[in-house]
Amino acid sequence: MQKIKNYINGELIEPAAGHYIDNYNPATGKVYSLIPDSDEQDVEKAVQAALTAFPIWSVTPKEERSRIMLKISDLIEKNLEGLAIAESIDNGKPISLARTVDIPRAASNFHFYATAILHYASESHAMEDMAINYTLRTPVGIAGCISPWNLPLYLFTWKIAPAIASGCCVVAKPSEITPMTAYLLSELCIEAGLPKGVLNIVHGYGHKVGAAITAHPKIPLISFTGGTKTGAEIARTAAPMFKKLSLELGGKNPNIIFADCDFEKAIKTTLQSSFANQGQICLCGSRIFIEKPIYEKFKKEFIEKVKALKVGNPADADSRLGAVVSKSHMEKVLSYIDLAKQEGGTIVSGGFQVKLEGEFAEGYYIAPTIIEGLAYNCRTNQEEIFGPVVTLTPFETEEEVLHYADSTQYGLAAILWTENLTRAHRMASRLHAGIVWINCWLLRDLRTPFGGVKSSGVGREGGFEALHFFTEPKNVCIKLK
Ligand code: TXE
Repeated sequence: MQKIKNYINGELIEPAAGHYIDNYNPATGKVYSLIPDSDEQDVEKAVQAALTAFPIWSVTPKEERSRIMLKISDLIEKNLEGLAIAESIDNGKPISLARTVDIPRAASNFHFYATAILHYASESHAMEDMAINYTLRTPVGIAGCISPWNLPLYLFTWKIAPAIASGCCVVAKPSEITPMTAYLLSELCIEAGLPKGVLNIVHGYGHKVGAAITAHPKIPLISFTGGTKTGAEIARTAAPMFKKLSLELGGKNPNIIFADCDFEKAIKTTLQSSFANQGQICLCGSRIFIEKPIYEKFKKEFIEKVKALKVGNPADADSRLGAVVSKSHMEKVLSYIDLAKQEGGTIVSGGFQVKLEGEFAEGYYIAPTIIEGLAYNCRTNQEEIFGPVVTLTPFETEEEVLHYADSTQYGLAAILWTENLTRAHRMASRLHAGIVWINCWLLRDLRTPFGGVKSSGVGREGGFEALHFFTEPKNVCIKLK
């Protein structure tokens, strides 16, 4: 069986204690590879490698850093098909999604930051003819990057690329549930000639490897994407050590559909924003609010289209939903469907585990599920389910829907469907969210600030925001007279 290895000091090595964790294929429910069950010893080795590399990497000309990163980006593109297959097997997502979204975006992350760093400049503040201030920005040091399982290589590289472009060296941990493409990336980094120690990847559990990274005194900065509870735990450890923190956490995003929307576009995109990646994207719009005049029409057509979505083997080109990521996650999602029933909801589509045939009989499949008849403030409508489950709720006024939309502890993204320009701007400015998509969803320009408010996180990724995060500003003031 294939054994994944840690990538430390430029080499692929076994975990110090020699222990491994089973890695499951969610499509079949079978173990298909082994992941290092690393511990503090491995994190320590990675930190030492990063500390040794840092004095050189941090002063390596940005053109040279850029050149190596462009090579990594090219190699990801060159290996797109193999990486897409690996991502689909490891995560359960449809191959079509891995091929068109996950892997191309991973290549773009490297490409984007390889070129962004060349244009990154700093501020200067003149005090008339008395003095000039200028801001130096130097890499912070060793960055700890911890990423989740839903968009494995996409989110892993979204952290690593700006970190190494900035001149930081990295100790990174991908999710233990989806480690494969991070492992394949380490092979590509070696091929691209990334100097040893610049990027170190330590595989293993969050409570061991993740916690050791978070608590390590030589790691002054943590970039994390994952669950809100884990984010709070990381913040508790990091705060007394005054570490820089970027936390991208959960979401429970509203998808608000006004009667004056472009109906066809709203339905088509809502299928995506509800069920892409089996609903396991923190940006999915899981609470659909529909203005009363079109509620019944929307519901009818939406149900028809959702029932036609094929749940199947992720490797089949026509599967629109694959498997959810793990058995325990499937059980969690199904338990929310039960909760919705207890809370008085009516399941109008799906609501059950899908049993496939043959080798897929033990896979983790859930039918895309639509629930209506729930109060906006019940648990089903307040807690992050992170699966193929959406609720439908009618509304009458803007005030009312704003109240519903902002009622959760989260504030990551919001989606709006209306052809009324002034309403669109008015609502966008009033919604309490880090990102608002109007008449679209997941349309991403990598230059824009990305992140949430409230329990959805702290800080912003994307564009120069990320380069700010991985560098420390120092103001220098020169008196002129
Ligand atoms: O995330 P975790 P899980 C949400 C979603 C999901 C829930 C839990 O609701 O059901 O979070 O998912 C590492 N110190 N999202 O359990 O545990 C862990 O190993 C340091 C939303 O997978 O937060 C992994 O690498 N690190 C989200 C990473 O943290 C720790 C995407 C994320 O895992 C750690 C995924 C610790 N104590 C889940 N414990 C989004 N916003 O996109 C775990 N980790």
